[in-house]
Amino acid sequence: MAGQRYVRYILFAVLVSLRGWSVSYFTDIEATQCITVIFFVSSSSSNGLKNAGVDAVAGWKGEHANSGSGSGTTSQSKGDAAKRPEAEKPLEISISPSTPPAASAATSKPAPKQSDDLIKAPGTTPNSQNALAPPKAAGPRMNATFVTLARNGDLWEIVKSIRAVEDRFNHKYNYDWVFLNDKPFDDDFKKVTSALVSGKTKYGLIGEEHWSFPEWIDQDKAAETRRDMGERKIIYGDSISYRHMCRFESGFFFRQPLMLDYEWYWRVEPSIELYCDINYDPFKFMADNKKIYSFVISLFEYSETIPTLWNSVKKFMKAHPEHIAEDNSMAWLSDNGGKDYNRCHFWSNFEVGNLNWLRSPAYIDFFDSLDRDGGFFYERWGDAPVHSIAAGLLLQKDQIHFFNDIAYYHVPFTHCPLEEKVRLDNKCHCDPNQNFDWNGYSCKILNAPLSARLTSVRHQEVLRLPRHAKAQRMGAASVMGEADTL
Ligand SMILES: Nc1nc2c(ncn2[C@@H]2O[C@H](COP(=O)(O)OP(=O)(O)O)[C@@H](O)[C@H]2O)c(=O)[nH]1
Ligand SMILES: [Mg+2]
Repeated sequence: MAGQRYVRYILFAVLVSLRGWSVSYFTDIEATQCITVIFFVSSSSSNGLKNAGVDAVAGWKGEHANSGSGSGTTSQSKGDAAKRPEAEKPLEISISPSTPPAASAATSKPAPKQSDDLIKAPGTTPNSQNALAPPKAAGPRMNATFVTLARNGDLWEIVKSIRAVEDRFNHKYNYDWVFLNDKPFDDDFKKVTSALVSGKTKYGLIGEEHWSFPEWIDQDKAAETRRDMGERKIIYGDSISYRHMCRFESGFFFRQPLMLDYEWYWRVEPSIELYCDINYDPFKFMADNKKIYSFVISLFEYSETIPTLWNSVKKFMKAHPEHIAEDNSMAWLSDNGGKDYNRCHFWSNFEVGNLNWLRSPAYIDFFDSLDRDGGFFYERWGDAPVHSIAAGLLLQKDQIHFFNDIAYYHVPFTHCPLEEKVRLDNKCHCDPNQNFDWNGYSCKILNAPLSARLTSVRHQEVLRLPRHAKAQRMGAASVMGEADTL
């Protein structure tokens, strides 16, 4: 180390004195370049002496060649070059006195002109406009928005979902995104999310009346439920905020002032994944095909969270027969003509739906009736069975759509299209073996094509279930129609 330092001092001293008397042999710039090169060589560790020096020069040269503005500095260039993998390094490593480094260009000399070679380089040839796809999707947009309920602490998980939605769909459509929170969103959340969304972003603070216990709730009874469900280790059983969340998603998100501007919504939760390109507009598809509600995954609800939900539903049906659709999906919700609920529901962390339906008297009467019965707090009713039962009873069967081609993940389940052509055409990156439709816990198992059902290990497991359980599963699924409907 001491020897190296000694050599470095000598070289430096010699060059400084050389610069003093060498006017006739070196220009100022040439001397400065030499000093710079020697400094890099001599200040590098003994292992990398030679390479570091060459890299420094190469990087300096490359940076300069690319930088018409002269804004780079030699020290930045060196750092970049040292990090750059071998294949990306500029090929040229000699120093040309006619191309001063950027730092020196800050003196009186004008920036050099681009050489003819550079202008003729293939990368600079203008693209023919005719050969390019249009930059944005053509056609009309629907009056629609994405909507996300989130906490500030969800930022780094919701950004993953936003990237997925933007990359797979919205970069071509630029729909807005409404974020809702029971606390004010902080600047960081707003800054990062609005940088990622291609449409407008809006941030709403939920009023206390939509995120609190209604006055008819008996607090002692609600607290006792939480204690008991916590003890029984029921998922989110002891949580107050989860209950407010479920009630809000069931009855209030579509009535927030920011949502009143829109007719269609697409719900997005943190940490989801989209596995295929969506090369059409699902909002427009819904409108054109007279659909009102949609899903990608359906499954069985935990019975411990909804012991009396179906009783409440039956009470509502009796009180409001005028709201029950004629061609409804009761056969999908119940295996015994409406006596019991089979617990099938659409997984509501993904939804594309019509807000006017949720704001209609039919849905509002349904929600108010359930809310009065108190099961959001005395049990732990989820917004998924609430939305699903409403869709199943208040809508006609053909107003509910299954988006088979929207490949989706929310922990722990995946929907991945079974048809290879769909996956290849839409650049999907999901494993069809992970498709939840084949799982015995899915309410959609009979929607899978026969070939997939016969070869699916998971389906074989269902087939081996005890007769009664199998009948229940098959009964639940047997009302499902073609692959794109219930
Ligand atoms: N603002 C707010 N959002 C919440 C709260 N709890 C849950 N959420 C949001 O509600 C949605 C559902 O919550 P999540 O934790 O994903 O529940 P899970 O999918 O059922 O496990 C997500 O979009 C969460 O970000 C809360 O206390 N406040
Ligand atoms: Mg979630």
